[in-house]
Amino acid sequence: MLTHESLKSLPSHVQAPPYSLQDVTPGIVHFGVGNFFRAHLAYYIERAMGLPGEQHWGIVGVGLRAGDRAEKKAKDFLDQHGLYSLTETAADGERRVRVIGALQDYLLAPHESEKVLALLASKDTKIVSLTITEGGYNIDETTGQFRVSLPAVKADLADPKHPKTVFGYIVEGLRRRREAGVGGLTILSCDNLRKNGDVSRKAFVGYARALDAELAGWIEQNVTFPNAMVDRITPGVSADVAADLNKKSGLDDLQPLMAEDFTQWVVEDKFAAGRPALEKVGVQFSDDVADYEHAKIRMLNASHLVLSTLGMMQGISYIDQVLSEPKVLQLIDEHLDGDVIPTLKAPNGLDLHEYRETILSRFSNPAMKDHVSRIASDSTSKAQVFWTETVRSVLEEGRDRTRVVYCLALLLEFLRGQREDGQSYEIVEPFLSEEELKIAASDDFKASIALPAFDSWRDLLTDEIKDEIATARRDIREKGILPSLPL
Ligand code: CS2
Repeated sequence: MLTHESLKSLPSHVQAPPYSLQDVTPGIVHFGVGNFFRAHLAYYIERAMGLPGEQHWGIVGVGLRAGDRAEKKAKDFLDQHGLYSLTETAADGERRVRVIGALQDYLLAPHESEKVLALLASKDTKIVSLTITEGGYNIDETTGQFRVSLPAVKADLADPKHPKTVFGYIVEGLRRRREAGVGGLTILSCDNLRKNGDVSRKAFVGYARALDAELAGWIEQNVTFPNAMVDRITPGVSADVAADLNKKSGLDDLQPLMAEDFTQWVVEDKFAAGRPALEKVGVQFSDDVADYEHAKIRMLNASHLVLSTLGMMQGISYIDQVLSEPKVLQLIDEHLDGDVIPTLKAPNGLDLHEYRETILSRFSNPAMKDHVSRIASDSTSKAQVFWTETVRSVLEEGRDRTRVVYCLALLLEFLRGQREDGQSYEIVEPFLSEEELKIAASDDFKASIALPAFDSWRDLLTDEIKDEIATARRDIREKGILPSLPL
């Protein structure tokens, strides 16, 4: 087990926290302590805390759900004093291991609700960061508004002092700050959304407005929501991968983690209550974040989603294996070149064709063993976030729509949960209701197009396009994945 004690005898190739753990005090509360957070935000904070005078940015993680898995994770973190190892792995197999100490504490909100609220209200908390997934912001894609009708949100609105949702917690924390005259803070989204800061503002101010218009006004004045582009491929860690990571690192870590060696974070410099010196550890501050976000989401995440659904339906486990099929590579190349890049504005100084090459070589990193099921989960929320502008531009501008039609057909076929060899796989769609899941799994094309996944472009689907999607679906099913690729 990793503990403060074990830091004294780390193998020589393992980097220890570059500061004294005793000096660290909490400055950040993070909701959604998943692997991506641990490999990205926590990694940057860790390095920033190695700078003189920056040790007041320790992170307290919050989990909103109890249950066996969450309890196990919480216990592991607490047993290890929040320590965990991150192995960064390059495509040529070169590894670099560090033990990260930035996660100071981990609270399971259902058991320690008051502690979470007190922390959110504390003057020492300057940033509340989020990785709550693309669908987690509860925004209605057709109206662009926060959905107050969601049962969990309704319950929090009815009993705001005993919240259960992330909106309820943070807004109650902000209410206490306002009451105590503590001042605002920064809500920092680290999710893959276009304009993730603006979306967060909509969500938290939308919730607050349904509760108390004055509080909503105070939040608008005192809380900032920087937009940010976040990027680092961070695979899931199975028991086998964990054992292998420990074997190679020589550590005995209960929660080891792996990520690619590439990492990027481009953020708007809008922090209401100060921030760590992130610019000194490789974070780019820019006013041009939206262009970076669009390029990343519409190129990397969008093609990742296509690859993952193709892999799931072919029974292929890892992204690099799916992409190693030349026809699949050709489809992704043609999709990026023909459909995405021409309808995208490049961020200052970024050559989108070079960017495409970097993305494809990152996807091909065999050391990642990035399972397709990680990326295909919550496909319906992701498709709306990652595909919308591309689908809309291609259809609105009357461009060749063959590949876009194919992607929409592929998504619907994927949702049936059947591999091309007839075996079934699990569909993980946390934001679909039972009824919607049934529709997704069915063959009923008319009904399936009514799924929320299609909200963002349904108005553009003429009868002709709907027929084309139906034909593409039939082709995928009858001919199989590779023969039906639109090349
Ligand atoms: C993936 C992302 O889950 C997904 O949809 O595309 O997690 C991807 O690995 C990261 O955004 C890379 O930065």
